[in-house]
Amino acid sequence: MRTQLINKIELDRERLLEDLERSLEINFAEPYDEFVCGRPWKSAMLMAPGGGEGGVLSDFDHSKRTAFTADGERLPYVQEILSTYFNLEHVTFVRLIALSNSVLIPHCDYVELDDTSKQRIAHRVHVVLSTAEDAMFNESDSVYRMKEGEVWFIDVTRPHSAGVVGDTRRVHLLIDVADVDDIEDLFTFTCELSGGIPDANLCDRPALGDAERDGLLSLSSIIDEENMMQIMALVVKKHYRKDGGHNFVWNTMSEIAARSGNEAIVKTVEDLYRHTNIARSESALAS
Ligand code: YCP
Ligand code: CO
Repeated sequence: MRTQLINKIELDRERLLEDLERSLEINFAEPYDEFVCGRPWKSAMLMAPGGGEGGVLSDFDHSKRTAFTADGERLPYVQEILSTYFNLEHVTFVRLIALSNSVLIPHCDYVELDDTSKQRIAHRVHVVLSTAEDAMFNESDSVYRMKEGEVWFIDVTRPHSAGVVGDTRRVHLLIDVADVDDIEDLFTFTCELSGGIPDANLCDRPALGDAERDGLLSLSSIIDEENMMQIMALVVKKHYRKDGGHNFVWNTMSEIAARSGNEAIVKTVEDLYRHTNIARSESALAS
């Protein structure tokens, strides 16, 4: 399913704030740290097959019915949102994701498999619980915001990243749902599919100036294995605020690496690109 707005749901702010407060007590997993430039991408499993805890989707016994985990049970209003707006029989996983002061490397994701039926976990849905101006997403060359209460499909097989360039604690529900013949069956509300990223959600980014581009490329004179992820963070953050053109992040990182004249850095950047983009989309195609 391509990335698009599905609809907007009504959130009870007071009850939501209580759950967001409770969520601070959850012991979040911090997976995928090789994608993260900044503070960790925090994930807590709220629903999973058998109601078990755990971080990685493939760890679960898919023959078991999806149920709330102990962390899910701690958030009564989030449970109510899920059972009010989703047909839970089609839901495989629900995770609560918190991000702050951090950007992810633009990457493609595996579409992970359901072990028993060998069917793809067909669709990934985001529900925005808490966000602000400094929280953005990127897909291909676009940068956009999902707003509070919005429900989206995200196409994780396309290059994408998420970023919170300030202190906001951005909290989303990330919901994996099985394939169904009629996507309306996934929800209790009517889908008003936007067909793509709506203009109202796209971020207006001024063109990157020449001086800024030169400044970024001149990081070639200091890049080394130890600061490479910090340089990546600068480039990704710039991408969220300025339009640097097609494939800006990876083109810029490759150019910085090439200008450094350091073969080890060139290889590290290439390997990182391969690991986060090529290997992942090939494996999704193979599966
Ligand atoms: C995502 N993909 O795009 C996740 C975040 C890295 C893998 C962590 O939501
Ligand atoms: Co991803």
